[in-house]
Amino acid sequence: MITMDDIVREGHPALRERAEEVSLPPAQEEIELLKEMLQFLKNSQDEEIAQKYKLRAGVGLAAPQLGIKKRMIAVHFVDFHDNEYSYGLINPKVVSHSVEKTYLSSGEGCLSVDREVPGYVPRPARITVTATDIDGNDIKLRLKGYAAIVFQHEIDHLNGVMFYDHINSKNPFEAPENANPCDVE
Ligand code: K1U
Ligand code: NI
Repeated sequence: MITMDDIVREGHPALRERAEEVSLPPAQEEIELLKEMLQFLKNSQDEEIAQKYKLRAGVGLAAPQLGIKKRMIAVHFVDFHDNEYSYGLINPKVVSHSVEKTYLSSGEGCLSVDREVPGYVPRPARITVTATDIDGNDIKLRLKGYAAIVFQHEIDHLNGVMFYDHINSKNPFEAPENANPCDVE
């Protein structure tokens, strides 16, 4: 099972490199890895298991966070409107995005970052993502608000981008232009 010891932290080169496309159909080993990543997220959100194995709660995980430079992500969360998102995805791609932006008023965290980095992380409020799911189906997801933020955070990891790259360094809490916070809707 994946634990915090498997998650690489800031300074590891895999977090700053572009991950490679996974050739399709995926190898059994890649499918197993995705299942493990999804299980890690479920475990991390289970109070008892998380305490026992000292897991930090997470809503997403990207393969580069395990030092694996492949374009694979897992997400597991319920948004502010009670919609559940639980996916293991291969080669996810943002194929379109809105001009309007959104951000979390509380900022973002990252399992690969063991410190608080304060500030708004503006991101497109609506995105369309294409990917291959864990069962080998091609899927297209239209996402908004919190879901759009989580998927973008994870897809950024595949491109060597960290959440704090998006924070305005001069004024971290300046209201981003053309943006509304997603957690007060
Ligand atoms: O990629 C990661 O490091 C995981 C990270 C993803 C994230 C996406 C969008 C905004 C913030 C963070 C996390 O999951 S940090 C933990 C977290 O956001 C959370 C955990 C439990 C419940 C609710 C949120
Ligand atoms: Ni992260």
